Amino acid sequence: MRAAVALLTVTLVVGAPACADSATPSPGGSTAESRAEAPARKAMPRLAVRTEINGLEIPWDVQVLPDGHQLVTERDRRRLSVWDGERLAAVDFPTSSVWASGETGLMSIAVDADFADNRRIYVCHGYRAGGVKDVRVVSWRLDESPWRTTQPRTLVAGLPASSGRHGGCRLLLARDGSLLVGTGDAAQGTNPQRLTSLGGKVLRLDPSTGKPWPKNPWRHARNKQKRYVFTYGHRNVQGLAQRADGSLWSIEHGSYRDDEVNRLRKAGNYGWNPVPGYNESVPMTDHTLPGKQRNARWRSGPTTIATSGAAWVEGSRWGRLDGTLAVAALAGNRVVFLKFDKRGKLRWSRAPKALRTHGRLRSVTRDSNGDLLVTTSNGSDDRVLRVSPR
Ligand SMILES: [Ca+2]
Ligand SMILES: [Ca+2]
Repeated sequence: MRAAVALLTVTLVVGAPACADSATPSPGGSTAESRAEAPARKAMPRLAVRTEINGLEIPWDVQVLPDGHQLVTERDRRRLSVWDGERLAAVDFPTSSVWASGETGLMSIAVDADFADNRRIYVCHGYRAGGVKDVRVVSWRLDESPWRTTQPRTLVAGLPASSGRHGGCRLLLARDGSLLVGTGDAAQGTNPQRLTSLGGKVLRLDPSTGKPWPKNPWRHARNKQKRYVFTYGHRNVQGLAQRADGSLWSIEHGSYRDDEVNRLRKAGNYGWNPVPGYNESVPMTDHTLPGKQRNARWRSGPTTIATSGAAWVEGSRWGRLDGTLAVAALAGNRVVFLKFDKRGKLRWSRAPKALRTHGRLRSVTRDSNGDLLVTTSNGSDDRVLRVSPR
C-alpha cells in the first residue's frame, strides 16, 4: 500500500478584506502572524495544505475515529479503508453488495458518538441484489486486527436510484443523537415534492434502530417513507453540517444555475419541482408552488461550481475564518468559506488560492484538532488534504 506522504505546502496571505461586517477584537494575537499594526478585527489566516493520503480514486468521504485513525470510502472502487497516519489498510467489507454507477457507489460515513464502546459506523451506498436497486444506509461494527466490518444492519433502504445520477447520499450525526441523511432526487422529477419518496430529501432517523426520529414532522403518517422526512424539495444534497449553535445546514448542486446552501427547518420545502418529466429549466426554489418555499442562504448564481461536502470551521487559530462554513466545490476546484451571521444571513465569502490548485474537491471534515480534511475527486491519484491555519 502506498504510504508516502507527500509534503506539499502552499501558503497564501489573504489581505484584510473590505467587507462591512462588524469586527470582533482579536483576543491578543492567537496566531503567530498577528502584527503590531493589525486592525481591530481577526486576521485572515494563511493556510497550509498538506497531502495526508494519496493514491486514492474518488474518495467520497473521510471521517476520524476517536483514536485518530481515518476512515475513507472510495466511491467507484467500493473500497473502505483505514489510514493510521502511515499506511492505508483495506477493511474487509462486502464490496459485492455495493452498487456503483455514475454518481452512486460507496459514499458517506458517520462514526457513532459512542464508537469507543460500541465500534459502530454508518455507511451509505448504492445497492443492487435480487432485483432490488436502491441507495441505503447500513450500520456496521468495525473490528480491528484485522480491520473488518461485522453485524450489518440496514437502517433505511429504498432511497431511489435510477442510472446513478443524483444518487448521492450524505450522512450527519447530529448532536441530539439523530442521524441525518441527505438524498438526491435520482433525476426523477416528482420525487422532491412527493413526501412518500425518500429522494430529494433530508431524512432523520434513530441510528440505533433505523426508525424515524421521534420528533420528525410527519412521524404519525400512515406511509412509512413519509415518517422519515425532515425537509423536502431538494435537488441533490451533497453536504450536511451542524453549526455550533445547533442549526442544521445542507449543501446541494444546482441545475444549470444556483448551487445552494440551505438552513434546514423542520418540514421545510426548499422548492425544487422539476416537472413534467425531468424539467431542469425550473428555478431551484420555485415560490409558485403551494405553501411556503424556503430561500437558500447562499446561492452560486448563474455559474454553478457544484458545491458538495462542508464543515463548520471552529477554533480561534482560524482567525477570521473561525465560524465560517467551508464548502468544497467539484467543478469550481475550490473551497469556499462562507460567513453567515447568527441569524443565518450571508456576510461574505472567500475562496483562498491555497485551495484552488488541487482540482475537484468533494468533502470537508473537521478533525479533532480543528484542522480540515478535504478529499479531491479527480479520478486518479486522489488525495485527502489536511488544511491548517499557519
Ligand atoms: Ca431550493
Ligand atoms: Ca409558494
